[in-house]
Amino acid sequence: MERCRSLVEGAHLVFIESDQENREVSRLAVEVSGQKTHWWIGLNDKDKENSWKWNDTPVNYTNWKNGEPNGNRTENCAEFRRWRKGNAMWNDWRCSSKAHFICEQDVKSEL
Ligand SMILES: [Ca+2]
Ligand SMILES: [Ca+2]
Repeated sequence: MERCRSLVEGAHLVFIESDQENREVSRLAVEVSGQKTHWWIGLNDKDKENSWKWNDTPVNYTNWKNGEPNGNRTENCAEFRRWRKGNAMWNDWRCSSKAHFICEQDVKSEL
């Protein structure tokens, strides 16, 4: 989270809130940094085990890989990874692991 903010004011690790967004982010991530890579997304259950949140926003859409999340208290951050061809899926992982960051910046609209 802090990492994104230090790069761009107002940016945060990406929130993925629909299948369409998952596909789009997956496509972009692979295009930029290749297939066999881990990417952090803005999802974690640090505060309460198995209570996954995008910062403070409760999760509606999820795209966990089969069997995930499985890390209990040892894995509290969500990574985005492409196991084989197809769109990337999610895995809970140790927050101290090394991975790329996918940042997102909200665009302000003036109504
Ligand atoms: Ca956990
Ligand atoms: Ca896991």
